[in-house]
Amino acid sequence: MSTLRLILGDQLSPEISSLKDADKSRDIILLCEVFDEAVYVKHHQKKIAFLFSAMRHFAASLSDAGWNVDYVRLDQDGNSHSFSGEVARAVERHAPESVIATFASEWRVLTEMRDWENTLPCAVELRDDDRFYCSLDEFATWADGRKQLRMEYFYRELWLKTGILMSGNDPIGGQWNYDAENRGRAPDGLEVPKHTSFVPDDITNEVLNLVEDRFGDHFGKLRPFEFAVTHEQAAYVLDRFIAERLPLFGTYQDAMVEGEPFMFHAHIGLYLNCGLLSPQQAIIAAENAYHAGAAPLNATEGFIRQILGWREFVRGLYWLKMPEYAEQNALEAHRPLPAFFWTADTKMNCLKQCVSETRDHAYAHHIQRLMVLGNFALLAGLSPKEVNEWFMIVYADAYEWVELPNVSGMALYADGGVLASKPYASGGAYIERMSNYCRSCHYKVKQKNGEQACPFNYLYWDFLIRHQDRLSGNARMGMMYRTLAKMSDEKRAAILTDSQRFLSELS
Ligand code: DLZ
Ligand code: SF4
Repeated sequence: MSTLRLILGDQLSPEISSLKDADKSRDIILLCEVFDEAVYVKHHQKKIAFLFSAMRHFAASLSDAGWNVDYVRLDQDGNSHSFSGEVARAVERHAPESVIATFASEWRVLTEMRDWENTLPCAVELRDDDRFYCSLDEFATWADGRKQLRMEYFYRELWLKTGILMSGNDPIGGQWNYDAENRGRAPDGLEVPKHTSFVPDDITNEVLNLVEDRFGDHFGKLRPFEFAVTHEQAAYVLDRFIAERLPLFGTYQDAMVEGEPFMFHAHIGLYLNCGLLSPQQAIIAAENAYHAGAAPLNATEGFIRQILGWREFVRGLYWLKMPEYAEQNALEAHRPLPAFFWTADTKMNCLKQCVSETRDHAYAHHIQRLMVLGNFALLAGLSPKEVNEWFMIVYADAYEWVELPNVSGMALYADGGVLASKPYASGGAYIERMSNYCRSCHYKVKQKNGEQACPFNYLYWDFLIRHQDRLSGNARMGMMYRTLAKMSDEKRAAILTDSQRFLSELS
């Protein structure tokens, strides 16, 4: 008897646990395109096209390798458009002895999967997703009994366990991080390597037409579509990154330049998160470049820590805290998302640039997400539900396990400090220091109050005043609250007036 092996859209790894011990002569591999997944939030058009094309290419490579693949297309007759429906239909078609699947990466889907044991007429086996360095049990053990969960301590244990960038029990170079070297502002005229792009093949063109036809009303620009859609192409993107961008990745990792969406970033999150690249591939490539003298330590360490650190940490935290984590709103923020998050129609140039690039590429880099878009959402008190939904929709790399902790925990402080030791709030000075956005902005970044002042400046103080009860006791906020305490009544009044005017116009 056969086994039906399910592969979800973010499980496109040949080494996925659901395929271990599979038998080419008997087993069937199921992949399905379903409306449920494309519209439970209305994903960016490029994100849907990317995943459908990557799924179709992966299915074709499995068939070429001799596997029996059952691929359900979106427009196939009888498609029930849900995972549960498609697994049930496939069980009817093939009458397998059992269904084997790897744990879904999102709570929503895992909950659905857990039901299959009761609803399907055959055995169901769910396996751990072992594409991470830290298992969920290991993370839970690490977190147990700790008052605060901090990435700084977590990743050291991972590095000790793997020996990556380590010399015995110490990090190579003697320091655990080189962040102080990684805050460079991009000088005018800095040359950024050309972004690696691919011309769509027949499979991708067919998917692009499908997405245009069925999801043309979703946010985002579908064409030009230049993403990698196969393992080979994704490996090529990684190679180009290591050769061309990694050396300056660290120095400019926080810098933002108008018209340069990718800067020195790898732009591989979307490939890592769906399985076209493995974390090991990326880490080993960077470590080898360092040992070959082709990349400095500050860049290599910063890059590897994003993967063998932050990525593992947020995944562990997500599974530790769900489902309650999705409901958190510690700062009681309820303002609806302003329309410009969709249209980019705002006089605030930093936001205009970040939303436009997001619309065009389904991508923005971490500081654009955290310190421009996220910072604005935090200061303006936007509803975490709406902000999370926006981030889930617009970024091609977004799955709830990685999006939710980054947005609710890191950007919005909606978890009340589980993930971050203080809110990442800042005024316009930070954006001015790290970008060239302010030069062509309607607002004046140096001006603190009045119609022409940069809204980040007064919203920052308004935020601190609004949340004084909750935040003034936080040691890391002490200096800001001491400054606030010395502020004149006139200045405070001006901050409140400006903020009220701005926020009322926003809604
Ligand atoms: C994001 C996405 C989209 C748009 N479409 C599909 C799909 O049609 N079929 C599929 O298997 N996966 C899709 N995905 C990715 C899933 O949402 C993702 O694998 C799960 O949410 C993980 O729990
Ligand atoms: Fe953004 Fe303020 Fe700079 Fe304008 S002045 S780009 S709103 S930080």
